[in-house]
Amino acid sequence: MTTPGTAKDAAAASVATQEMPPRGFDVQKIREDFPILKQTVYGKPLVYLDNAATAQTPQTVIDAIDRFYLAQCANIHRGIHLLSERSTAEYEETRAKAQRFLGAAETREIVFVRGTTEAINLVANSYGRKHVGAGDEILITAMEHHSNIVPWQMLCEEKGAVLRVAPINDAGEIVIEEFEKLLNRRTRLVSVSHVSNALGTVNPVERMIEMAHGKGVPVMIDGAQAAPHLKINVQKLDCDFYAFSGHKLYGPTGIGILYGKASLLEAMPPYQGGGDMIRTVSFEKTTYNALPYKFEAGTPNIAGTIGLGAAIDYLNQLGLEQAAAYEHELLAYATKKVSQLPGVRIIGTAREKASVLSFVIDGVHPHDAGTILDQQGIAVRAGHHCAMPVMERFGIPATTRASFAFYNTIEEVDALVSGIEKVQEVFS
Ligand code: 7TS
Repeated sequence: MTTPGTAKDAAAASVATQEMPPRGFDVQKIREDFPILKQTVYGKPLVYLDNAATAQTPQTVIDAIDRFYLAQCANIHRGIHLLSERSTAEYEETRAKAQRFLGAAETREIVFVRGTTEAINLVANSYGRKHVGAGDEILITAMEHHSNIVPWQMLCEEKGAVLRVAPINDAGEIVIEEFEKLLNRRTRLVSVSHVSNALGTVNPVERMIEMAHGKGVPVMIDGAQAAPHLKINVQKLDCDFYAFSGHKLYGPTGIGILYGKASLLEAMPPYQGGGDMIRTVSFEKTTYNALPYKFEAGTPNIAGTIGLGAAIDYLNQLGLEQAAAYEHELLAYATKKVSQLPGVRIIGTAREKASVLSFVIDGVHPHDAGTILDQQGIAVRAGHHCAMPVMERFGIPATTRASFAFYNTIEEVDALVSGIEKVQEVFS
């Protein structure tokens, strides 16, 4: 285990030396695609560094949603009229786009949900209730978002099962040997975040999946913070479930994806009952629809789904890997600059990180820091980031968190650094 002091040194040491954006990545041109970024707040240019909470949407996504309501609004899978046919086609096209985006084998492995939270609740309620019994165990990690803790706690409470938690070190990395030790014949499922929202840690999920599978345990990956920043291939990872949210992927709110291996989804009972998820209904017996419709009861978020399709198109055009390389430069630059500020401590200094810079300022509550930054036009998140156990692990009530996207700039990082200095001035 590292001590907090050496963790800070590690952060500074892990900073890349190159500070310029990768060649060919024209961030000013990219910013033109995001109209919201042009505004001023409190008379200052908006510096949006709260992308881990919700990322901004490009004009093409806004246009796709607009087009739906202007010219095509109709329900899916049931109409025989033209608008419904068009809606259905675009809705299903998004499923195919999501399949390719995640590298899934089949479109029926892609289930539309409200977001990551609903995806995890679906697996807990359907797979979990079927397979977890008294004395069984679910294994998570100490860096999970509440939405990857509470559904499992609820399941454990109902079934008399036990929630096990793999520890993290002072850098915010999983202690992999402890994780492996916690896998045993009672473990029914592992559920871990690919990237931590509070610390930015990128977990070695491929290795964790291999370890779990070695013990015959299926693995769910919470990809809410990973899908916008890393190239995902669920077949290569060999994960059993993978979830992400549209609104963190530059798409609309209220839509997300649950990927599940077809063999597992096939054997799972429905999550919610209603229209579209059935094949036949009588008062004596109902038979269920095929995958993935079995899990899509009721009229879904059609406009949001179509918007998500446009967001995936946008990322494909931009090149997610190129964007990720640029974000990496931004994070490295920000890490270097912020760790040089006296009285500022970075929380989360893992060797592998994505997008997130959480920190605490001596003598300043993170909420106060967030408020003073806001007055300077800098939007960050302050609080426990829906990861209260992470705060407890580090013995702090909260952090201030800057989280980056490919449309952020080096100048915006400089604005953040000056903003923190201003916070310190106010409290000195
Ligand atoms: N898992 C992780 C790792 C997350 O970061 C979040 C949201 C969720 C699950 C839940 O996603 P939702 O779209 O269903 O709400 N994280 C954050 C955050 O860091 N700040 O606001 C929301």
